[in-house]
Amino acid sequence: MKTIRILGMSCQHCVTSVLEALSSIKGIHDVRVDLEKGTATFEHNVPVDLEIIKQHIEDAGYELGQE
Ligand SMILES: [Cu+2]
Repeated sequence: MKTIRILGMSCQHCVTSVLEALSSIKGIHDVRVDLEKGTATFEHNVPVDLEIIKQHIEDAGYELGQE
């Protein structure tokens, strides 16, 4: 399981957007987003490129924070 920090989420709509953005990445599954902590966790069955995650997060309108 991997945990990443997401910046810019403020409501349930944001949670859904981030959830969909991460879930659309090949190899990532079981995504959970914690609005209060500003984090997302997921399982991955192949190594996942953090740059790809960053791109998807940014395309959804949020930022990948420092771990
Ligand atoms: Cu929102």
